[in-house]
Amino acid sequence: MFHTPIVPRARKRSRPAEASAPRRERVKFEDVRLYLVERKMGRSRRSFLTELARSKGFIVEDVLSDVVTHVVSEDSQASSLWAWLKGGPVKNLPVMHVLDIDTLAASPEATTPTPMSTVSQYACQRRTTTKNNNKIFTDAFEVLAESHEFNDMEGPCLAFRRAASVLKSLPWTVQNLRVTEDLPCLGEHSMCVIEEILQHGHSFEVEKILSDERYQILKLFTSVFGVGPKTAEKWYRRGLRSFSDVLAEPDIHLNRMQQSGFLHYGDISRAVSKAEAQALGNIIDEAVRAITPDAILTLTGGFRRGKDFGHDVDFIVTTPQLGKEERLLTSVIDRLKQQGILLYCEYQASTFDESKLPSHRFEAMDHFAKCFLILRLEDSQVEGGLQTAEEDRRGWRAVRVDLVSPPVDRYAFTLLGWSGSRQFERDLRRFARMERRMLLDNHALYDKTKKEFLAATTEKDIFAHLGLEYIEPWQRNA
Ligand code: DCT
Ligand code: MG
Repeated sequence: MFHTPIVPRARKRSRPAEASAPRRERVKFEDVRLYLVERKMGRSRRSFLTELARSKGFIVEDVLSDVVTHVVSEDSQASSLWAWLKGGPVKNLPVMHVLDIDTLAASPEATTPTPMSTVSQYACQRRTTTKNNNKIFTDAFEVLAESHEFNDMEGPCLAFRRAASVLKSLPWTVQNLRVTEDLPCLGEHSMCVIEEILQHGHSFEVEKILSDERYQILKLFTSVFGVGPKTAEKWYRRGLRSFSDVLAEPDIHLNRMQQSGFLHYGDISRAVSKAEAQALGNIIDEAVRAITPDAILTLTGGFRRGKDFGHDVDFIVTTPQLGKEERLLTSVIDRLKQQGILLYCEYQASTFDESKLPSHRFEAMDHFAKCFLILRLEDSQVEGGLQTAEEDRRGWRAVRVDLVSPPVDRYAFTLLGWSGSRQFERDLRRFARMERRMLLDNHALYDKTKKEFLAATTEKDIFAHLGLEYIEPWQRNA
């Protein structure tokens, strides 16, 4: 339902002269043409909503034709609506968005291209949910970014990641090149890719990369836990083309992480579900609490942003008493080992030194104690069961888990830094540096002008110091 029914009474009776469009000066959204489906909505409600939409500056078409860009319906099932539309009088249905009435009603502006100048070049000034309306474009950009990463071309790689991130934030789907002209971070190359996809449904350049052997092999190698682009490239240059090539090569020394990566490959390359993340949360919670009853445990990373699936599960653990966190992680690790569920553990002790802040290079990775784990998760521990293949009857799976343990006075910075997304983090730091002359990382926020650290106990404090509107975790999927 529209939240602000502000239609003046006099205008409620429809005037024939304005049947299909509001007066010229009232049109706010030139590119959008709505059609309201009477089925289920009813005639009087349809005419009320039509008037309301027009009063808000939308063009509403009386008949369904190929000028329509958005179909609004009471029917929340897009698939059944499509079926109904296909059975209707328009034989060649135009490219349209099917909108549930509540979507339009909850936020009329959200259905339409927002004024372009309002899209910031910084991800931390955009709200990006997990709903990606431009997946067809962002998937292509991510392939291009990755391919440049494999060629060690950091600049273009970052440019494509930024372009993808801008498109992810849009509450509408890009349907023509014109609407992208005023968007930030879309260079000539990105525009060409968008144009290709709009014209042909896919990008030839991206198809070519996807069918390229080197890209395929590097993608395969980097999918192993502990194998980055550098190692993958080294193996490729040695002529290795498959996992069995790598494993059979006598001169290749796999480190412990890579050995576990191969050992548990099938499990840890499969996405972790929310229910599995929840089950792991219970296991870690139990372990942490057995050691320090008042410990603080927080789910972070992609699952905190509301993602349904992730490649791992990230947690922050600390204690309300400063310094007491120091031995927490090693005790948790010991306990998991005793329980027989620790399949792999790399522990990094804290190298955090307050007196050395701010470090010259405010790195992405922090100096807090942390561990990268692979845990054994039993089917019985997961509500609704494990995500396993049909033929898999083991009754357990291996899952990647990361734990980080900052001192409690650094909790807010760590939470903000580990919640992601990576692009959101990059842009927070870039924004701080470029727009505020401040240095932000997972440890602290430093004001270079005032030459002082800015304290924070919550994420909101940090956003406030930066003069940024608060962005909820589920809006940080940049
Ligand atoms: N992070 C970062 N820079 C990096 C790596 C990580 O800022 N180079 C932050 C952002 C996300 C968080 O740490 C956890 O990292 P991942 O688990 O890799 O990301 P994720 O968003 O949780 O993704 P996934 O759902 O796939 O685990
Ligand atoms: Mg994660």
